Amino acid sequence: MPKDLLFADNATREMVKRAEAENIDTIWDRYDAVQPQCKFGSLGVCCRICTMGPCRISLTPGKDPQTGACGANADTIAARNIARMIAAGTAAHSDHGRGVALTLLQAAEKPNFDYQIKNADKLKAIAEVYGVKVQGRSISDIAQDVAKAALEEFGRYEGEVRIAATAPKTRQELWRKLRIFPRSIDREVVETMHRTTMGVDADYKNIMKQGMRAALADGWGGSMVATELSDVLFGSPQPLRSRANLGVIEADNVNIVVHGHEPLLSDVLAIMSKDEDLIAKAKAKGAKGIGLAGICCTANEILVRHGVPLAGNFMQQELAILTGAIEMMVVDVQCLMPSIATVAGCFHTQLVTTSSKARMAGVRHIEFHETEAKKICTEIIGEAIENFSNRKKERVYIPKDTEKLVAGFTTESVFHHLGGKYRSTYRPLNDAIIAGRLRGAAGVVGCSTPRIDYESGHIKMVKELLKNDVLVVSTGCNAITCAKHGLLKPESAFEFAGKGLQEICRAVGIPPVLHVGACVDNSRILRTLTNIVSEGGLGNDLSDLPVAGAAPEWMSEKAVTIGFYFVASGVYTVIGHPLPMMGSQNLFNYLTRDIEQEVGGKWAFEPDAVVAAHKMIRHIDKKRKALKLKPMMYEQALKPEE
Ligand code: NFS
Ligand code: SF4
Repeated sequence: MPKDLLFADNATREMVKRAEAENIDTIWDRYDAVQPQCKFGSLGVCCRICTMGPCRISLTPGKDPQTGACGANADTIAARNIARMIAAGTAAHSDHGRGVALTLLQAAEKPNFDYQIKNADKLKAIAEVYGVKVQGRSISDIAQDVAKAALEEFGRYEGEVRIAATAPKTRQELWRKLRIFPRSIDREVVETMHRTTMGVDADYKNIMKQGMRAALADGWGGSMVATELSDVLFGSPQPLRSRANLGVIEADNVNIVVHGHEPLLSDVLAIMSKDEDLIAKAKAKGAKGIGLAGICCTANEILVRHGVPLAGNFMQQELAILTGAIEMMVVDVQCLMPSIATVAGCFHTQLVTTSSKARMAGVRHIEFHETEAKKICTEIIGEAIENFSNRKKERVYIPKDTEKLVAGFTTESVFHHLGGKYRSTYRPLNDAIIAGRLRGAAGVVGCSTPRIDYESGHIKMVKELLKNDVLVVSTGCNAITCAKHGLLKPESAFEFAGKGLQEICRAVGIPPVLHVGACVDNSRILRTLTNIVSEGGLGNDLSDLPVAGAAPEWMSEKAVTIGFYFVASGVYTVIGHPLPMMGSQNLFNYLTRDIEQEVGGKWAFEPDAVVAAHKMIRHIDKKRKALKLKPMMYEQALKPEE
């Protein structure tokens, strides 16, 4: 593909050209180099869980082999592979949640700790979920009990994940009836790995049930713990203004880019980068100041709490270094391409790993410990300042592109905004849907991928939804894409939204796409949907709501997990590239059709983002009809037939 035809994003286009000119490979080059990809793997019918294999199922129907050496057929193999992806995704989000809970516990126990409890109201709200006594007790006592209760979610030996009881009652009963109510987070990951090892669960539906239970242990467990306790520890996000794209990097600053997922280190860095002494040191080296920007979900975490600008999303991690203006890239965990070490090696950029869980051979490692957060961050910033003089001015190339954005919405602040100042309630939102001013809502989330024209899936889908009066909520790399393309500005409603959605945005002063945080913050979407159900008038369960979910450019195992917890929560979920299981017709029929009768949600795979948006809109209309809602107020953009 000629690269100048790709990319709606000018900054990315420019930087990919620069990489070519400099003879530095990027994700797009390496993706080309791994073509053609193995069909068996793509279709999910390769099994290598024991050494009688690897076994591959013939892709020609009726032709041998139709089973692996042990007799496992395509259904079993594909289901096992998917379940293992879910377990990995749950593990990633939940380990992040555990880290936050452990830090909260220390913050509660140690008076001079580097982290303090910033949101006591939220702490008390979670205390209620866990049955922790609040009255007459100190914040630190409450926080200790809450942190311990949250930590028990990971390893209790009986009972259920307690925070999942914040789901609507009908949903909980359904999960119990289907035996997919998660029991404890680690247990569901372990049981999924057990069931999918050689010679255990062979029934594809039964395997997928466990997959859903593990996924629910993420969305309504590990991720929810991560979000809720982060709000307690770092403060709840509030709507704020910032900017996005590589142009946020300023040539005269000492520049530090944070990349990864966990807020523990980056939150302290965000605070310390404003430290007068450190700024003075940077100035003494001839810099204007200290510039901090983020990549991936770490970026989202400190954007929504500190307004730190977004340098870019997953696909731009190498491109940030290619600007030649980055003194240091600090990474924690997840979505880190090992290639950043190679790219950093071509510039003066110091790459620093900080988690014992995510190191790179030959890369400088400054291990992060919460007990010494400020000290370590001072060291990191100090090294970045020292590195400023090593920058080669002639190699600096920063694209100009940036966009303004408003981010930082939460279950509570949507509540506040849509409820207006005097009525903190979801009523106006529900009423807007009931009256046909708003068609419904869609969660558009997830990664970006070299498989398609960069960001085209996200942008086309989101714009099509907005045009049809669907309010979009966004997290992860989709949120960064929306930011870069101006969709997080309140005024973008007038350019892109249908008339009804425009009216809502004007009345409330919100953008038509609400950035609700990092990927773990998809739990905010679950909470918001629950609040909409309890507000009344739109059914009794999440599956009654006129809503849909999508990840048009997903690539990570975490996205599979997220998709499954939305489906298991009753949400119709569309992804671009299909799940790697298309080699099993039975599993395909189950996930895209029959599963709906059990859980109310189902999967759809649709690479064309506009068609995918129309599928979501049709689903929303189906739900509106079932709820006997009024017809939509204004003429709609959607054509009746695509
Ligand atoms: Ni989500 Fe966030 Fe981005 Fe995908 Fe990676 S950063 S956790 S996995 S690529 S959206
Ligand atoms: Fe082959 Fe069965 Fe072993 Fe899988 S478990 S590698 S299908 S023999």
